[in-house]
Amino acid sequence: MIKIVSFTICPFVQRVTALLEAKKIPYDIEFISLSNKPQWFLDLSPTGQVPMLVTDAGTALFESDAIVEYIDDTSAPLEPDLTPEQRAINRAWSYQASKHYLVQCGTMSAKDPATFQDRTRKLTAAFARVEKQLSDGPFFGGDTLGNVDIAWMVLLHRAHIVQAHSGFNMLAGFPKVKAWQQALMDTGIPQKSVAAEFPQKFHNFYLSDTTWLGRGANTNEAPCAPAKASSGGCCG
Ligand SMILES: N[C@@H](CCC(=O)N[C@@H](CS)C(=O)NCC(=O)O)C(=O)O
Repeated sequence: MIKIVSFTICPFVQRVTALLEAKKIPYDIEFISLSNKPQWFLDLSPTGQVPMLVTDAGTALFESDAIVEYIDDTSAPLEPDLTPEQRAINRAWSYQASKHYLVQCGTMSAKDPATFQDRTRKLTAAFARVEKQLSDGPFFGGDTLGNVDIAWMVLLHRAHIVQAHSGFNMLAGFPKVKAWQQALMDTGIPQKSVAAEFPQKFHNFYLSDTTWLGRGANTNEAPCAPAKASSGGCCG
């Protein structure tokens, strides 16, 4: 069976596990500490980053884009009969999601409203772009769940958790994206693509009282001064 090497709250890992769940491909998963990476992982990984997929033959694959392509190369497509042009366009829209994973992490890590507003601009622009592109749904391409849905599911699942905790709606002003988020949550894949400990670990990292979201996203709260130099973290 293939094995995914993971870190519990890593969005790049979740994109891979969500695709495996959507395709009903069985996999083992091993969680590692990123602050104390095991030697066997460092020996296998050229970058030292998760996700890593270890094939049945023992080959270690890295970089989530390449892993997603490998999974697609070795299994039936979620959306059959797409033209090469459509597949290329879909890859581009998937990239529009994954290049914002770290942006969302940085936004959620913001410690004060001013930093939050500053960091959230890029993410909002991404949601505005995809709002214009969405079909009548329920999924990106219509009735069938596809790879673009999987890539955006990661951002939209996290936005869902943030709103449930703080009331802050990252998708305000984007009704199509909001409906898409609900359709994706209703598939059950976001929940299945993460570990049982995910809600608690995500909460501890992004929604404790050290972040503005964690304190309830109170817009009257004074900004920290001076503004923090760091751009916020992802996965510790
Ligand atoms: N471009 C990589 C990014 C993966 C990534 O940033 N992983 C983070 C966890 S979310 C990581 O492994 N960080 C540890 C490190 O960089 O040393 C991919 O798409 O797979």
